Amino acid sequence: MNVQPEAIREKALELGYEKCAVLPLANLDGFGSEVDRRLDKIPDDNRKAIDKAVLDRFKAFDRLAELYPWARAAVICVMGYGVYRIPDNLKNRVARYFCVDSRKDERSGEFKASQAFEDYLTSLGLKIQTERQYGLLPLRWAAYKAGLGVGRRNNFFYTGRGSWIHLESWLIDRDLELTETSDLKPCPEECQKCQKACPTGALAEPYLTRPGSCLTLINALRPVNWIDHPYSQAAGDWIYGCELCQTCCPYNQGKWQEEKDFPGLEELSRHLDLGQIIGADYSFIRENLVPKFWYLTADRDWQWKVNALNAMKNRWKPEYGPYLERALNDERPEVRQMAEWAGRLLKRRSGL
Ligand code: B12
Ligand code: SF4
Ligand code: SF4
Repeated sequence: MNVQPEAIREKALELGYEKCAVLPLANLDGFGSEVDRRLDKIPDDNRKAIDKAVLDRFKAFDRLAELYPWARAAVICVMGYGVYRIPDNLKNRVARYFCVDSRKDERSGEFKASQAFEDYLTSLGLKIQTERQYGLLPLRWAAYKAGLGVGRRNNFFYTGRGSWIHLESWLIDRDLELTETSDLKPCPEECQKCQKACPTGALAEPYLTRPGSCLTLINALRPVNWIDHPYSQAAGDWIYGCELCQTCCPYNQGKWQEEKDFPGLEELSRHLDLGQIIGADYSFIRENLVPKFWYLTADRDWQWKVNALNAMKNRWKPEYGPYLERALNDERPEVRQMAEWAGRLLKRRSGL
């Protein structure tokens, strides 16, 4: 079948995507050296090993020709998600990207659009491949090369809707091309707001995020015991993800418009005050939180309580006292140990 890239883009826009491009895979060359350049700039400190492990894993994005020898181009789509109401008790605690994460949530309109788009690509007779969780290719690099917007110094990819956009791609087996040219302004020369906003120094310099120091990796993707952790205090109120390097950015101001409800979010939020998390049954966490906030897997169900205790400790209020007491008798040792440590720290702080 003769396939026109314009028809692919038209279908994507019809399904609600903000933008869509088709990029020959050869145009992605150079990502591996971008990663190496970043690794060279990272000093040899005690967090470099984690940075290297994460970046090495994603260097597989540079081996597309070897892993998918049949693939010729990538369809890259941009979906804006800055349209949902975020319940007050989740704001500045759970990153919005995760509140409205559509990557696995079959109830969400975005997931349905993604599935419908995939069906359309298949109906054109194309061989396709995608991976909805972490992607098969460097999505920001691809979107940048396709001219869909700009990469900013906080490392985020922006369109006219700011950085509140999710990127998706499908490898296809045809030599097609349809790109754009972005007319968005670059970051102002003197701006350093994102670097200054990062509480852990993970945004080490413009365009260089150290994954091992980024709160999203620390509080969600990997097990963390906050006891004596160098970023326990810096984690502030965050219990899942972080978005400070995005919210501070002038190009994101006014770009999030709370217009719609994300399926199930408001209802779930009624169980997610810090105290409720500490008192939650583990069956509740496994059945309701693990499927939605899936970086935090069932074998780490205790992490929710440990993160909530850390947030309480960072902004202590007397009404948290009973929850701390309760955590001291929690069935999971990780939670008991964290509660003991937080209690000792708080006592020391108050001079008792
Ligand atoms: C690994 C990963 C992470 C890791 C490491 C992040 C990192 N910065 O390297 C961790 C777990 C920390 C993470 C966290 C988050 N992530 Co993440 N993550 C990824 C993943 C799977 C791979 C990224 C990667 O390869 N990193 C290696 C670096 C070197 O590459 P890069 O980030 O793509 O950066 C390149 C471009 O920015 C490019 N570039 C583009 N334009 C320009 C312009 C100039 C001038 C220059 C010099 C460079 C440049 O240069 C870089 C090198 O090529 C992608 C999905 C994917 N398949 O791409 C999502 C992705 C990057 N993550 C995303 C999101 C939303 C997040 C979180 C915000 C979630 C949250 N709220 O907590 C956090 C934010 C943390 C942060 N500051 O980045 C979105 C970003 C969307 C956007 N608008 O940019 C992506 C694209 C997922 C998606 N499907 O949409 N993430
Ligand atoms: S998400 Fe938070 S911790 Fe990670 S780079 Fe941005 S501001 Fe820093
Ligand atoms: S805060 Fe400033 S430097 Fe950082 S991404 Fe936004 S405009 Fe660019």
